Amino acid sequence: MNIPFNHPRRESLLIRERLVDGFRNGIVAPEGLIAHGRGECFDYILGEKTQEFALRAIEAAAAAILLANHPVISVNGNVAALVPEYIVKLAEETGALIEVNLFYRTREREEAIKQHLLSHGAREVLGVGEDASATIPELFSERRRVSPRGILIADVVLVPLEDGDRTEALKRLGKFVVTIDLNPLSRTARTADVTIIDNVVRAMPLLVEKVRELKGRDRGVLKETISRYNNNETLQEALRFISHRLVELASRELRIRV
Ligand code: PTJ
Repeated sequence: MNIPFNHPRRESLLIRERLVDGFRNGIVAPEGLIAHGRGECFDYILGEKTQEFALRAIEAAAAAILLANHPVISVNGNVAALVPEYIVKLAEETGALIEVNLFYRTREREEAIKQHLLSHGAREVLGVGEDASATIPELFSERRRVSPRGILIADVVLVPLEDGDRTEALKRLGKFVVTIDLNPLSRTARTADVTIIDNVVRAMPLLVEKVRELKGRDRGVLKETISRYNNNETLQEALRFISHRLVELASRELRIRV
């Protein structure tokens, strides 16, 4: 679709187009388009900018991934369509493995996502077909199927745009969970150890940048970064930010005069 360069919502419309293309190419589930709409709504309220509380979470996330013995990046349809190049970059910088893990799992979509990631430079993509031969206990969605070389043995898992049940299951298995979710009230946001409340399209490049910056640091310094971090404060700050922003907007002239 041709979106005029001067369209005030151009960036947002381009992101939508990436998802629609992903849907047409068999990467994104139809439900993924709806999930994106929910995210867009929060992004609008957050001012479509990475806020301070997200930057702090990105720093803690980078430290946790760098300290991990076996980090895994869990990829679903939306994430693969929106930020494939940054998934690959993050894996390269940290040695994290990439695993496809779908809520609406189909063999075709798994394969399409794998091919998409390989075409963006991924060396290996786990969790596809027979490779997803292990199961996460107590989880009934198709997301219970995981790779025995990936999520099953991971100590730190990055799960952007995740389903709440699965985040809980990963926590019960003792994993350190990092998520990216625009909704500070989602169950995933509230269950994860580190919640980056930001759009995945802004958060992933910043996470890659932060990992590069922290890479050479002493392990003690990275551990200190994580122990200083408090996810409950992040969630509270995000909600305070939203409420202040709405109150402030409500005191302004809102009508657009043309
Ligand atoms: O590809 P599949 O089959 O694994 O399915 C993927 C979806 C996203 C459809 C599935 O995981 C799902 O239904 O997710 P939920 O439960 O709707 O949760 C998605 C969360 O991500 C919601 O809290 C949204 O607000 C949030 N979200 C949506 N788009 C973005 C986002 N967060 C960050 N960046 C986005 N672009």
